[in-house]
Amino acid sequence: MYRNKPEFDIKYKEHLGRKIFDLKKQRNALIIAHNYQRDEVQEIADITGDSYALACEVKKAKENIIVFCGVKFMAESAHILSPDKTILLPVEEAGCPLADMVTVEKLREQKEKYPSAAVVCYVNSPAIVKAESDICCTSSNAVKIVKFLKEKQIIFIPDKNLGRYVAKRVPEKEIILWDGYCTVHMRLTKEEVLRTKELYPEAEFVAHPECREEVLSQADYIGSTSGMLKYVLESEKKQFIVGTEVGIIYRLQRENPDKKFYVPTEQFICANMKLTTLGWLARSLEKMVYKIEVPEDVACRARGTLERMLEASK
Ligand code: CIZ
Ligand code: SF4
Repeated sequence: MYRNKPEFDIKYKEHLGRKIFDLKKQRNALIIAHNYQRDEVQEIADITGDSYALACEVKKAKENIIVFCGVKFMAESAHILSPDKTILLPVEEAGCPLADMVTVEKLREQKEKYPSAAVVCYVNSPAIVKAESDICCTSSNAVKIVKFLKEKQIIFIPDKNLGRYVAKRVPEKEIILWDGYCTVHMRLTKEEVLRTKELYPEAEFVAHPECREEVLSQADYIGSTSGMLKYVLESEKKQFIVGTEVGIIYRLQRENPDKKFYVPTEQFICANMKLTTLGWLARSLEKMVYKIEVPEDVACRARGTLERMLEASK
C-alpha cells in the first residue's frame, strides 16, 4: 500500500499551473471557464461566467486563441460569434446531454406541425439546431424573449423545465414544450430541498430554472448562474441552499466570504463539466486542441439567431 503525501498534490498543481501560465503567455491565449467548472480551473482562468457572458467576452477579446473550459455547445457559440478566432475545447467529448436532446430532423417535424409558431432555442443546443431556430435565449432572458416575439405560438426547445417556467410567466402565449431536460438538474427532488430547508431553516433557496417544477415551487429566487451570483451578493441573508451545479459555489464563496452555502444533494455534479482538469487544459494549450469550428453556412444562420437575441434583450 502507498499513502500519497498531501504535498504531492500541491506540487503537481503548482507545476501544472506554471505550465499553463507559461503556455498561455507564449501563445497569447485567453482562458475562460464556465461557472460549473472545477475550482482549480476557475481559479486559473482569466474570466469566468455563464455561457452567454463568456461568448460576449470572446467577441471582445484582443487575444486570437481562446481556451474555452466548458462544454461543446458553448465553444460553438463562441466560434459562431467570433469566427476569426481559434476556439479550443480542452476535452473533445465534453458535451451537454440536454443540448443533444434536440435534433434538426425532429425540430423540422415540429415546425411542420405548427407552421405559424416561432422557434425559441435555449443556448444549450447544437449550432445546427440554432441555425434552424428563429431566436435564441438564455435562462436569464427567456421570459423577455418570448414576450418580445409577435407570434402567439412558441416552440420552446430543448428544456421543458425552463419552457414551463417561461409559460407560467407569459400566459398570453401558447408554449409548445420539447421533451428535453438537464440530467443533472433533474436529479434534485422536492423532498431533498425540504430536508435541507429543515436542516437550515434560516437559509434561502436559490434555484436554476432547469430544475423540476416541484423544486422551483420551493424557491425564494429562480435564475441563471449570473442571476444567482447577483442575487446572493445583494442579499442581506447569510445562508443559501444552492439549487444548481456545485461548481457555482466556488464563486459564491469567493465573492461572499461571510455567507454560507449548502448543497441539497450530493448528485449535483455535471460530469461533462468536470472532465476539464488542469492537465487537459495544459495539453490543450500545448497541442492546440480541440479546435471547435462551425461550418460557415451553419454559423451564418446560427449567428442570426444569436444576434436576434442580443437585439431583443437590449
Ligand atoms: O447558460 C449557461 O451558462 C448555463 C448552462 C447555465 C447558467 O445559468 O449559467
Ligand atoms: Fe448540460 Fe446540465 Fe451539464 Fe449544464 S449542467 S452542461 S445543462 S448537462
